[in-house]
Amino acid sequence: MQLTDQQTLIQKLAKTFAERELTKEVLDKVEATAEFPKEIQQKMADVGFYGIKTPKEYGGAGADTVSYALVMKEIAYRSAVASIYVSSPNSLSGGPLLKNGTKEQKEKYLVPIVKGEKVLAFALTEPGAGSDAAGMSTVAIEDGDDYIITGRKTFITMAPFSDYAIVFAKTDPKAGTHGITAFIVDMKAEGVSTGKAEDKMGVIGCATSDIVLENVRVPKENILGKLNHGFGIAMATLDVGRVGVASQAVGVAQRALDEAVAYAKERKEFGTTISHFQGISFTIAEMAAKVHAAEVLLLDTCALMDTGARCSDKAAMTKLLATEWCNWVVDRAVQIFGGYGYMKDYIVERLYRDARVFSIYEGTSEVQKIVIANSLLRGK
Ligand code: COS
Repeated sequence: MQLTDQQTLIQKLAKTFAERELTKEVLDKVEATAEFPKEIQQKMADVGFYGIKTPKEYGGAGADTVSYALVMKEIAYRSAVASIYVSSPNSLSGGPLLKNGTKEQKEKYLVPIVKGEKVLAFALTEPGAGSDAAGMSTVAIEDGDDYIITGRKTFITMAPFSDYAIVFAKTDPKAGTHGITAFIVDMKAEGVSTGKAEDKMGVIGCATSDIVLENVRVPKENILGKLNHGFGIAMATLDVGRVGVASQAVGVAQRALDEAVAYAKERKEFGTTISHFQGISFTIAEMAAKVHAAEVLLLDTCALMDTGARCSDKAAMTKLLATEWCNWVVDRAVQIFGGYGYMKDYIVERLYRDARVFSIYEGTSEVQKIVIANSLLRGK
């Protein structure tokens, strides 16, 4: 796909930024401390990465989904965890606000998250309802001008340091997907607490925890979109979220490929560089084909999204293939590095761990297949 001048410029900006800021020294410290530097978060916001698709009137860059994917890819190429900080304000938290928020809600919540002043989490998953998102048990009961929310959300990215969360709760438990509402909850409200930060395999440096809601009083003005329309909001949000994850996957896979190529040309075994062995060169050829195909698919889906068309099936296809291929590519990169690939001194070790969540979060590969099959076979 031919990029526009603006898309090319934004990609270049992201690449230069990532090379300059996301150095080995910084990233090693992130891994060791599980803390991501606040100053880099702020720089990412200041340069415009937190509001790539957000219109200028709300402090964003007013660019498109293709540009968003390119920034995500370039940041993830250096650091998957850094790209999570970029994705959240653009997709899971900023996306639903932009699409469904009132003007007041956008001014109050969207503008500060784009500026990097506030953090908003997206709280859908529960301990007993992951893939079956509509099977949630969190409830919101009407009480005068408020709703009272009780429940527990789990694996919520950024929850421990969020200022607000979009919480999905049942407002009409008998109505299934038509009885779920999205609420903007202040994380400092009485009755809100977070669990301990999870000890994760990868993407270390962006804390994930439970959010516990015990009789939390939320004013009706904090409903996002319409009452009982929350499920559609969650699903539409995830469409964009899923191309964001696919972008991370393309970035990480490209890095693994580049590392493998460089290593294969330099590492000697049996009297020659290992790039001369077909077992290695054919693997690298297949890695390259998958990375290229994933990127083409990603950009095509983003361009389709930019036309305003609903493309849940295409987003699901993109996430399914880009993330599964990424996992295969990083696995092969570790194999090419041999024993060194298993050691933390080599970046492919981190790429391998970081990539593993891509085919799980924002909908597992199996969920993507449900979405694709529903579209093809059930007209959904
Ligand atoms: N955009 C807008 N509306 C959507 C939508 C979308 N992308 N996807 C579904 N909807 C609407 C449907 O149109 C339907 O409305 P109607 O009944 O009025 O037609 C309603 O939502 C229910 O859709 P569906 O019947 O497909 O719901 P299901 O319960 O069958 O959904 C899956 C099943 C598995 C697709 C869904 O629960 C899902 O995506 N689960 C995974 C959740 C996830 O990704 N979690 C990750 C953690 S969050 S970071």
